[in-house]
Amino acid sequence: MDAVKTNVSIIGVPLKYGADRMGVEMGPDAIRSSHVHQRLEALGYQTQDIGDIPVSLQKTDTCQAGEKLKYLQEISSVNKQLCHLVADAMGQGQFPLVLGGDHSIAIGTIKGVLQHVSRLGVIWFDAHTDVNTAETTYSGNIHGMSLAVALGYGHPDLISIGGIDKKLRPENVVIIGARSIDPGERPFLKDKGIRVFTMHDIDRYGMKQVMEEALQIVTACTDGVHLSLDLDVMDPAEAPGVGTPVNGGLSYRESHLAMEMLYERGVLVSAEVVEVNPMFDLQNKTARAAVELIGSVFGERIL
Ligand code: B3U
Ligand code: MN
Ligand code: MN
Repeated sequence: MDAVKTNVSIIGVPLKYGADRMGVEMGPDAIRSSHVHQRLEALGYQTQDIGDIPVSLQKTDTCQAGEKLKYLQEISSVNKQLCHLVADAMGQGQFPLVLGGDHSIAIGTIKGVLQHVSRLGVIWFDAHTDVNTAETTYSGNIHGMSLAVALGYGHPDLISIGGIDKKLRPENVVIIGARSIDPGERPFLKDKGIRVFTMHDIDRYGMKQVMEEALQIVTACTDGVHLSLDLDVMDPAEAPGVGTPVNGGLSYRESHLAMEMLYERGVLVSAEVVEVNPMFDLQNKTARAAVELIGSVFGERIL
């Protein structure tokens, strides 16, 4: 399957409400300023930047301490728009490359892709597993719930985006790089049978073997694969510009090997790069790493 298409549609989503932390809304522009466009064009892709989805600056709903789904209204409205834009791009034969913003935007991206590829595999790189629900979350931050929503678990306003029947199957999903899993997420992952390759697995078996197994799982019964890349999967020494850094993450080389192996397999239909937060970044290091990883995802090679 030749899944990586020659036309790439870049969609910016400057959303911060899912993380309830300032700075991540500047992620799309930081990635653009690090020349994502030029990088893709140099590789022979035609790119079209459709700009940013408007996000209201005024919080339209309240957010009180202890609230279980903070900024639900604004987050669901942005994700609805994103779902349409991603589905439209794919309908025009383009490869959607979504730039976040916080990881709650995976809801809109994945729901949009599911309109075209119902048997979708997802490879989710993250220090966290993002399978909280209102019942398990400590923070109330929806960016910690987006994978659960894409699997069909969560608030009705979120799981209904793009159609309630459009959802991922747990056996087609893998998470790579996890090292911070909440107590309430553990039984969810186990009950649904979601394969998680933790940092322990990467230390023990190496990224090559982990990726071979992961690719086997996400391609076994699917017609295409979505990449969800949360930059906090990388070690904070390599990628300090994220809202919730966790020590002991992927090295720069491990991250690149993973992206290169993903490209080689030729199964990707869509991708999103999230959680780049320029407010915590050092000399644009994280945004630059994001663009370099995007280069590898689209076929850049050392030689
Ligand atoms: N699991 C925690 C922390 C977290 C999830 N995703 C990020 N942080 N970036 C939560 O808030 O749900
Ligand atoms: Mn995440
Ligand atoms: Mn994360």
